[in-house]
Amino acid sequence: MTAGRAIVALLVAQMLLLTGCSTSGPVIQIIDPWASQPAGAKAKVIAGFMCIRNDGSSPIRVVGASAKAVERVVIHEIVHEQGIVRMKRVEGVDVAANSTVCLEPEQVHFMLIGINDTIRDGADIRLEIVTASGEKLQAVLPQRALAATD
Ligand SMILES: [Cu+2]
Repeated sequence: MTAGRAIVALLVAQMLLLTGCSTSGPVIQIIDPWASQPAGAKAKVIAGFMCIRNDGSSPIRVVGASAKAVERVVIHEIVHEQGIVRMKRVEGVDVAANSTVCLEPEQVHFMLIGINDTIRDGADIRLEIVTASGEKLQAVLPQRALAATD
């Protein structure tokens, strides 16, 4: 009897814990991650793209990423200056509460620098994305050809 009550109490406590932290699934979701294919056998960089959805009630800031198959990852934006298009490093990507920000070609993107042969052979890239609060998000990026721009 006593043991039975203890088990019931434990189950209730576990249920409260579960509902307490999973009311609406994961708060931050990485949607449709992918990477550009290396441009030739000597390419050293590729770009990573995805949408970052924040279902939480506070803003988040993505500040970086890493992957075993690359030396380092930085965040770039595309700037147009006096008719010249170039990439410029940015320190982070802000995702407001209840919103989605997409990293996509010709926009903000992850630059994966110093790619290894597994990537040149076409392997998916396992990326660990880090937020300003130290949260780590895992994403698997298959390689896709960049759409031709006209
Ligand atoms: Cu770039």
